[in-house]
This record gives sequence, C-alpha cells and structure tokens, in this order.
Amino acid sequence: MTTTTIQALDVAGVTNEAIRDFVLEWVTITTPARVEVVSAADDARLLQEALDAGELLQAGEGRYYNRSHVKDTARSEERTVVATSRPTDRGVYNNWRPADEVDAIVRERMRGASAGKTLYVVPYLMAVPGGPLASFGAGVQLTDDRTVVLQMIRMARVGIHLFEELDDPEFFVRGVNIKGDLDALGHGTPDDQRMFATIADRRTILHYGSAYGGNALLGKIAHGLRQASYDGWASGRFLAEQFMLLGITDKQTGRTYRVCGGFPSASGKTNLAMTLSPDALGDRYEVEFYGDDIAWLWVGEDGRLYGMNPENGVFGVVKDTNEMTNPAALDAIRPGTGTIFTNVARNDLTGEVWWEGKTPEPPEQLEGWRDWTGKLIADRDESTRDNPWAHPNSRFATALTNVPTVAFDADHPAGVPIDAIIFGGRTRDREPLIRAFTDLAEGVYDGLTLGAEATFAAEGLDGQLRYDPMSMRPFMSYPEGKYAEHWLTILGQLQHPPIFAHVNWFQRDPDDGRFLWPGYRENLRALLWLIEHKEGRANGQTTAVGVIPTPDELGLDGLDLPACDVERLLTIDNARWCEEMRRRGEHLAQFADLPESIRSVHERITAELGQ
Ligand code: GTP
Ligand code: SPV
Ligand code: MN
Repeated sequence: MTTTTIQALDVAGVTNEAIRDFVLEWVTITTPARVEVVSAADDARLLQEALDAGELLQAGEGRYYNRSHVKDTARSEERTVVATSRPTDRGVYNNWRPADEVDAIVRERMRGASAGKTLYVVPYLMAVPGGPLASFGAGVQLTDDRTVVLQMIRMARVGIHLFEELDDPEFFVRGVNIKGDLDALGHGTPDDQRMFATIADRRTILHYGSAYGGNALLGKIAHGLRQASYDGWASGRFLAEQFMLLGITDKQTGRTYRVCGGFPSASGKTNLAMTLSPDALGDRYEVEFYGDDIAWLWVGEDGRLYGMNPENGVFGVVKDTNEMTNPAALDAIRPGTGTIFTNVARNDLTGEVWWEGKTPEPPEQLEGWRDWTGKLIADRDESTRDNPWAHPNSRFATALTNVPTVAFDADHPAGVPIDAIIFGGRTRDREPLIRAFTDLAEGVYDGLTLGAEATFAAEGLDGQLRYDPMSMRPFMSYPEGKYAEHWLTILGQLQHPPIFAHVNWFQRDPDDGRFLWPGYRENLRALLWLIEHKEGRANGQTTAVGVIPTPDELGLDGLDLPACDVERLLTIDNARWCEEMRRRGEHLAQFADLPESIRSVHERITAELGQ
C-alpha cells in the first residue's frame, strides 16, 4: 500500500515533501483503495465519472444535480469544535476542546473509514494568488467524496501548481474530510459520531461525517473563516470575517466605494453582493461584485483598510432566487456554467430544476418531478402534500467567473480599499433600516452585539433570536473579548478608517408580519445614504444608537412606500431599545477581557437611552 501510494504521488508530480508526508500519514489511517491528486483541469473528467457513478445527475446543459444524504443538509454547530493546546483559547462560542483529545477522537473515527474508496488530494489556495495574505490561504484537503472535490474546484483555486509561487511551500493548512457511513453515525443522538474539528494552533482541520457544504468544503468555512481568523489574530496581521464585499460606482463622479460586511448565515450577503441598482437609479450607480461570504482584511501601506475575497466561487442559498430578487445569481447559474445544485427539486424527464421562490407556484405538470429527497411529487399524499420541494438550505455552487457583475479588479493581488463596514441580520422589530457610526469602538461594539433571528443554514435553530458577534458565531475560533481587541488593534492602525453601519432589511409590520422594506435591489438606497453621510452630504438625525437618515435623505425615487412604513423604518423605539440594552449587557458579561472602550460604548448608549 505504502509504496504504491508514493509512486502514485510521484506520477502526479507531487514533489513537495510536506504534502507527501501528510498524504501518507492519512492514507495509513483511512486506508483508501486509491489516491488521486486533483487540479481544476480534472473537472470535466471528474464530472463524467460522477455522472457515470450516479453521484451527479445532469440538470440541463452544462449543469449538475447533487442530492445529499437526508440527514446531511446543513452545518452542524453542535458537532463543530475548535481545538488548541491552550485552555485560554476557550471562548463562549468556539466550543473549545484540548487539541490532543480531539485529534485522538477524530483519528480513531477515521480509521479505515475510506476503505474501498478513492482518497482525493485537493491542493488549493484560499486567496488571490500573489496577494499579501496568500501564504495563509494555502491548503491541502483530503476527501473521499468526489462531489466534494467537484464543489471545491468551483469554490477555491485548485491545483498543485498554486504552491509553486508560495514563499514556504510547507506552510499550508492540512485538511481531512471523511464522509463516513451517514446511515450509521447516530445523527442527533447522544452517540453522534460526527465531529468537525479545526485544530487551530496546528493548522489542521479534521471533519468526519459529512459531504455537505461548510461541513465538507474545508477551504471555505473551516479554513477561510475559523483557521484564518485564528491565523489573523496569532500573526497580528489581518481579520478573516464572514463578510460580503461589493463596489458601488457613482457614474457621475467616477468614484467607486467598497462596502463589506457581515450578516449571519442565510441573511442576505449573497443577495446584497450580487445586487443590481434599482431601475430608477441604474443610470447613475453601478454595483460590482467582489465576494459574497468571506473577506480577509488588512492594513495597507497607505493607511487604508484593504479587503480580498479568498474564494473562487459562490455557494449560495437557492431558495427565493428569481428574476426579481437576484437576476445576477440566476445568470451565474444559467445553463453551461457548470453549476452544481444540491437538494433542489429535479425533473427526471427534462433535467429541469425547481426550488421554492423560483416561480410563485411550483410547476403545474407534476410528471417526472422529484423533491430534494428523491421522492416523486406525484406520489405525495395528504400528509406530505405541502412539504417544500427543495430543502430550505439547498445551494448552488458556481465559479466567480460566472457572476455577471464581478468587478474587473476582483482578482487583483493588491486587494481593494474598504470605505464602509456594515453589520446586519434578520430583526423583526427595533432595528431601523440603517444606523451609521464613525467611531471605531462603536463600530466594533455594534459587531459584537449583532443580534438576529437564526436561519436554516444551521441545523435546528431556525427563527430563534440569538447574538452572533460579527456574524462569526458559528466560526469563532478564539475568545470574543480578544476578538474585539484584535479588531480595535488592526483598525486602530488606519489613517483613513471606514465608516460603520448597522442595516436591517427585515423589519416587519407588527400586525400582519409583512416586511416593511421591499429589500433586495432597493437595499442599495440605504448604502447610498451611508456614502452620502460619509461624504458629509447627508447629516441624518443623531440618536443614542447612531445616526439614521431623515426620510428626505433616504432617496426613495421610483419606490412607492407608505409614509407610515418609512417612518417606522427610520424610528428608534427607546423603550424597546432599553430592553435590548439589558439583554446586551448579559451577552457582553459572558466575554472575558472585553476591551474597556467597548464597555464604555455600552454604558454611554444605556445612559443616553434612559434619559
Ligand atoms: P450564507 O450563504 O448562508 O452565508 O447566506 P447569505 O447571508 O449569503 O444569504 P442570502 O443572500 O443567500 O439570503 C438568504 C435568504 O434571505 C434568501 O432566501 C433570500 O431570498 C433572503 N433575502 C436576502 N436578501 C433579502 C432582502 O433584502 N429582503 C428579504 N425579505 N429577504 C432577503
Ligand atoms: C453559511 O452557512 O454561512 C454558508 C454555507 O456560507 S456553508 O458553506 O454550508 O457553511
Ligand atoms: Mn456564509
């Protein structure tokens, strides 16, 4: 076994000793039948193999369909841990465990688990090649699932050649994703065998028991967020955040403004990053896409904040994607793009796909349609008739080059300067459309106290209100107080700091529950106000919790919104906020080493609201 493996790697041109040692170590543990080193150039062949094996189905011309195991449809936060050798790395949200203990547990579970399978070696780069943080983006993922490989090829830059340009080809993240027998892992029982571990101080990621999304595409969440935020802190050099990143060009002045920011999972980052100008403003403003889920941020030599999207693709929520909500996304997943859909509905006869919100009603002709579990829709009975056809967390994976609005400089190694950082989430009351802050501590405080309704992107939590610091709660790798301190340190070095804002597209009418704000493309109006405010052209109204637009300043041309809704969207309810501040006090009290400046923002707001 051992010799064949070394020969196989020789044939594949892997001369990097560190990669060979890593592969060999895990081949010995998981005992696959074959080892295969892959690059993006293998995509067409791997697609064909996956089609032949029935792992993928055709979804029309040049698009593919993947059905996951029914119990493997979202990230499991409960089964996710961050491990290090230092007990002081324990935070409130990182599920800290000792490195040795976790390493031993996962190794044991992975023992022999790839028997009979191919173990794919996926060398990848989570970075724009040549950029200042590229060395932190190098990784090698081992996986025994071919559809995971195909999705990795869409989501990251993949190939051993990427290592040739690195300063230190032995400095890379070691990732292992073994699917395991999903029927026998005891999902949700006290004996649940799954474990998704980032051993951050060893730069090692061991994920056992999934072939789905963030559990399995290790470059994305585990490396791009958990490992990278730990690296950014440990090196003192950067931030890695669950942020989208977009550019807005004012065609009148020729200036481009970049806005990045975090909303919790399934709360609108992809939709915002891909947004187009509302029709009424399209002559003047153009929106460009940089990234929809991850941004790494650092201080540039000119004293400005720079940002870069380390991903090479989009792993987007499919639900409600249509011509009205997100035409750019529809374009990015059109026939011929190589898009892989997971867990939508598919028609056996035509290869068509459908999901809730694609059209107002599902297809009328039921013939050939199967839901995401593979059951024929026509065979449904009374009790299952109303079940969704697609899983709510069904996703598409498509390469960045398919996104029609991608910025010309999205792959420039230097990154792009950031003008504004926004936080947001699903909040049915209290949060106005937008509040702005110029003070750094206020911005960091806002991120730390981000509270929103949880979504289907994590198992079993949909709808519950929870705090989600910087939208990184599921990806936190070190203690929250230190997180805030690191933010203050990095951003404190800037000569030209970005403006901050909190946004909310999800305020509801208390009587009938409808959204007060039309959302989607109209969201650009809030960002345009923020730019006007930053440029000193819109003063807004100052409140205890930030500056909010006056109704006149918020350009509403071409939008027919009732005045009472606008007023509600731009109001601070002091009593409701006082209640929120009490909850925030409890939330913050959990965090050790909370910086003094953050505490004083909290105290100042509480005092002002009480007056
Ligand atoms: P992750 O990929 O899980 O990190 O999610 P995300 O933050 O990128 O969320 P995404 O943009 O995919 O949106 C998730 C869901 O929210 C989709 O079903 C969208 O249709 C819906 N959504 C996004 N933006 C808006 C909005 O402005 N208003 C309303 N009402 N819904 C929105
Ligand atoms: C998220 O849940 O925030 C995602 C999707 O971006 S996943 O890759 O599944 O984590
Ligand atoms: Mn995400």
